Amino acid sequence: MPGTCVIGLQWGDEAKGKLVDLLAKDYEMVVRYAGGANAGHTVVSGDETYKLHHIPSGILHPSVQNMITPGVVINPTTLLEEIDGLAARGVRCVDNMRISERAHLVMPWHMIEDRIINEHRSVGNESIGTTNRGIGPCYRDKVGRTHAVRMTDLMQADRAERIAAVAAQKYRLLEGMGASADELASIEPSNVAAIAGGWADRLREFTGDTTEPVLAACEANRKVLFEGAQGALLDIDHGTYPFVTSSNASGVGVCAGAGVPPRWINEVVGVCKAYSTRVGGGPFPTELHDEIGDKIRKLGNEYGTTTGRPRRCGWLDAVALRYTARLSGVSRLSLMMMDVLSHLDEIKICVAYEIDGKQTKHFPCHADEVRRCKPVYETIPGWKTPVDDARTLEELPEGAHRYIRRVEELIGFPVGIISVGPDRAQTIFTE
Ligand code: 2SA
Ligand code: MG
Repeated sequence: MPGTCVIGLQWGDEAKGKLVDLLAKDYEMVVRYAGGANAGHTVVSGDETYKLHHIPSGILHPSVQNMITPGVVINPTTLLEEIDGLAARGVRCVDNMRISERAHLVMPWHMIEDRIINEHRSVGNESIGTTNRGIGPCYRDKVGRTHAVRMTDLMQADRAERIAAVAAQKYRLLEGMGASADELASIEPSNVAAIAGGWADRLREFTGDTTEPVLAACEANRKVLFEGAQGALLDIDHGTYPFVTSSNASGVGVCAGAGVPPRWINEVVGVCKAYSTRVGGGPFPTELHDEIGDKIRKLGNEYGTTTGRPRRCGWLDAVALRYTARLSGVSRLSLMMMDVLSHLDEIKICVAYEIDGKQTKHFPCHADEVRRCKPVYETIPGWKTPVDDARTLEELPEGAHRYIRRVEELIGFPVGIISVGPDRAQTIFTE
C-alpha cells in the first residue's frame, strides 16, 4: 500500500519537517495538502538549516517529486522567496515540484484583514493570535466562492480584469474596516493586477494538475508521503475551536486536501513532542507559567519558525493526545525532542482532567470547558543523562524507557520513532 501520512498531534511545531525529510529518501513523492505560509517546517541537513513554509520537506532529495495540492493556500510572494532562497543554496525546484492549479491564493487583502481582525480581541476577550499570514480570510473566501482567486485564475488571459474586480470590492470593504492608507495603497486594483502578472510569469512553469499524478502514483503502488501542517488540536473541525487554524490539520484532512481516496492511505505517523507547546491564543491545560516552562522553551528553542513568537510550553497531555491520535488514525507515534527532558529533575504527564469537581479522560468541545480543565498529573523521575548521542533503544537510560512505555500505555499506540536532536542522525527507529 502506497500512502503514509505524517500528522502533528498537538498544536503544531512537533518537528514534522525533520521527520518528513528523514523519511523522504524512501518515498517517490511528498505531498503538502493543507495550510500555507503560516507553517514553518525546519529541516536540518548537515550544517545547513532550511525553513520551509509552502514547499514540501522532501525538496532536499532530488529524486523525490514534491506536490503542493488543492488544499494548500499559496502566498505567491512568499513562495517565490522560498524558491529563490533554495536556488541560492543550490536546491533547484523546477524539475521536482508542482503546484496545483486548484490551490487558492492568499492575496494582499487577506493579510490586511487578518491583521485587523487579530488586533481586535476577536473571541470573547482573547485574540486567536494568528500568524497574520492571511490564512483565515483566504480560506473564508475559498468557501464563500465569490471573491476567491485560484492558481488557475492567475494563468488565464482575463487575469488582470478578474483580479482588479475583486480588488476593487476588497478595497471598499477594508476601507470600512479601518485599513491604513499604506495598506489601501497596496491593494489598489491596478497595482495588484500588475503584481499578479509577475507571479503568473514566474509560477507558470510550476503550475498544473497535481491530482492526476498523485492518484497515478498511488494506483501504481508507488510510495507517497503526505506531509501535515500545524497539528490536530488546531484542526478547524476537531480542534480547540475557535482557537484553531482554518484547515483540517488532523489526519482527517489528508484526503480532501490532497485529492486522494482513503483506500490509498495505510500508515499514519502521529508526531508529538515529549512535552507540549502552543503559540497564539486559546486554552492549554498543561501550560507551565514557571521556570520549568522557561527552561523547556530555552532548551527546545521554542520560538515560532514563521513569526519568531515565543511558544507557550507545558507538560505532555495524554488526554488530548489520545483524542488526536485516534482521530488521526495513528499507526505509530513519533516522540520528538526527548533530549530536552534529559535536563529535568522530574517529568509530569497529564493522565486525566478534573473539570467542575469530576475527573474525566474526555477531551471537551468548548474552549471554555478546556480552559476549566485542571490536569491530573502523574510524576516520573527524570533520567538526568544526555540522550543526544543515543542511536538505538538500548542506548537510552532506563528512565527514558519508563517514560516511553507510559506514553504508549496512555495514548494507546506504539512509539516507533524517537528523536533525540535536530539532526537527521539523531533519530531512533524502534523496529
Ligand atoms: P493562522 O495564522 O490563522 O493559521 O493561526 C491560527 C492559529 O494557528 C496557530 N498556528 C500555528 N501554531 C504553531 N505553529 C505554526 N507555524 C509556525 C511555526 C508559527 C509561527 O512553525 O512556528 O512561526 O509563529 C502555526 N501556524 C498557525 C496560530 O498560532 C494560531 O493560534
Ligand atoms: Mg512549525
